[in-house]
Amino acid sequence: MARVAFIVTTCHEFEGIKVLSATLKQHGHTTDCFLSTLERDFRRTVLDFKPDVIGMYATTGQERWAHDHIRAWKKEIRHLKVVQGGPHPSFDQDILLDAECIDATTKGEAEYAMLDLVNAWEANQPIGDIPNVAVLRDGKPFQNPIRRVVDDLDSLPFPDVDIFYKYSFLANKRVLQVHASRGCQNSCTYCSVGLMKKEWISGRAGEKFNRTKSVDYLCEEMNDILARYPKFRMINFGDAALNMKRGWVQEFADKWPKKVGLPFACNININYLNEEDIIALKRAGCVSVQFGLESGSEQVRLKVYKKGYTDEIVHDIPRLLRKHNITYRTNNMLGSPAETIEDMFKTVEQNKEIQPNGCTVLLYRPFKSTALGREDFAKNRVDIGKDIGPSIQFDSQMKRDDVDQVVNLHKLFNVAVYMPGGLPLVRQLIKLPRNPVYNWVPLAFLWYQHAVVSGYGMLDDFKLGVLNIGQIFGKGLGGRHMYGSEAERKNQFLDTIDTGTTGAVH
Ligand code: B12
Ligand code: SF4
Repeated sequence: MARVAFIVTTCHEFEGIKVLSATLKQHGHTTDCFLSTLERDFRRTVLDFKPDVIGMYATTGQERWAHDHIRAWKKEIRHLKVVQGGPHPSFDQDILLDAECIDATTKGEAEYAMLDLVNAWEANQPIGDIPNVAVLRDGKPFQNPIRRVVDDLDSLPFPDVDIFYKYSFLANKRVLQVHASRGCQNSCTYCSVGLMKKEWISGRAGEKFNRTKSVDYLCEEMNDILARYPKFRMINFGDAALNMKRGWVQEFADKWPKKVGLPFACNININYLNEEDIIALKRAGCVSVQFGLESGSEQVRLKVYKKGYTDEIVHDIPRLLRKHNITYRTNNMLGSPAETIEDMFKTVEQNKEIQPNGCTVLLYRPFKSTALGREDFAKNRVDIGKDIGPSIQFDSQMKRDDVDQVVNLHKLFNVAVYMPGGLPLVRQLIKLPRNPVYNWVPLAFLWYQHAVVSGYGMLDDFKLGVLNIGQIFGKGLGGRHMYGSEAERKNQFLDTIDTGTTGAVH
């Protein structure tokens, strides 16, 4: 049977990789996962595993981080094959043109695509017709149609957490990362989910993109993990929203406290949340929730981002959460072409009004896998030559005259929201040239808020921040994100932020 090594550069436990690994193991293959940030000699460790296949996950900006390693591995292991999956190659297969590194990509959910691929490579059979897989044909990327998604998430094996928790750093955290569903009720225009709903399903009758695990399956999955890794004290659900399916939260509230009983944090979709759900979440053990506010301008939120919720909802839900003693954090996004600086200050003001326990603030990035991003590229609004690194934490790629003010506001956002007198001060400070001092401000807030609000603990959160700092700052503060041959020569200091919650996208 084949030996498959997953490689990851962000210090995080990836749900997709856990399920792919479990599926491969279920069919007799040997798998492991290697985190570049947690290995002393990453290249050697992967080589020592003697992989036949390397699998890598990539969001846009991360598709080339391992190229130099791959070249070195391929010199040593002649038959080595490399497959890339995840959001980036699902929407853009040009990475296949780097044919000396990447042999195939997959589109969409890939449990059975990857299994077919590994089986075919092992048996020396052609891979060109495997559904979901893309390969080079006549020198051009060719994407095969995709198969039906796995309708019943309970039919999948439990995610293989062992490949991540072999790292004591991840196993000894207080917070266990878990997913209860796939999909999302919304189709926000700045997020890939809208296009995933169209392109990640085959369109066969009855197929659904939004699916949940049954509550019983989820509780069993938890207890299976907790029996082996008993140190976790809290759960963080990484799903787009835990309240995805009507009625699910109520059943969850009945069963979770008895069967698992750990407190948890989760993302919620405030459009579909009522007081009854909030009471059920509380009863289940929810201590903290997170939701996407994104813009304080209702016009931008509704008309451009298509988030679907009004100012009224933005005010009502926090009031109810406070009433039922659940802390809440907002996710905010600055700098899309739809917003003026004044709109961005409305986001500051709305946060001041609803007083979240923490604000995550990200810079808008135009992904080609989003409706808004595609429009930006088509309308030439993107500074394509500008290298902003893999993250959405450091710089903006948008062509706009006030881009420095936008980036400064991103850094000082929390000062404007939380410091008495901060707002007028920040209005002045953003006019100054960009400078490294500002860069540290969001990190300090992020550290405090994640650690305290998400229950991570200051030390765990600090360690995660240090491991992932490179991609946050790109070239700022001396941190670097380097891919390809440059990375070979210089010190790599990689990774995208993951300080414990999934605040990145909603
Ligand atoms: C939870 C989450 C996070 C978590 C966990 C990271 C992760 N990527 O899993 C955290 C908070 C760390 C995070 C961080 C970031 N995220 Co995020 N995140 C998500 C979210 C909400 C769910 C992902 C998930 O677990 N889904 C469930 C699992 C089962 O599905 P999956 O991961 O897609 O895996 C399946 C397939 O992709 C494929 N697959 C996955 N891995 C592999 C590997 C191989 C070898 C193969 C063949 C196939 C394959 O098979 C899997 C099983 O079916 C998605 C939105 C979404 N609905 O997808 C955004 C999303 C993936 N994130 C996004 C972004 C932008 C980021 C950040 C860059 C933000 C930042 N901080 O700067 C970072 C990047 C970190 C990273 N290295 O991925 C974007 C990516 C857009 C793009 N086109 O690249 C998404 C799509 C949301 C959006 N805004 O559009 N994120
Ligand atoms: S941003 Fe969040 S709420 Fe909007 S579509 Fe994406 S995952 Fe769903």
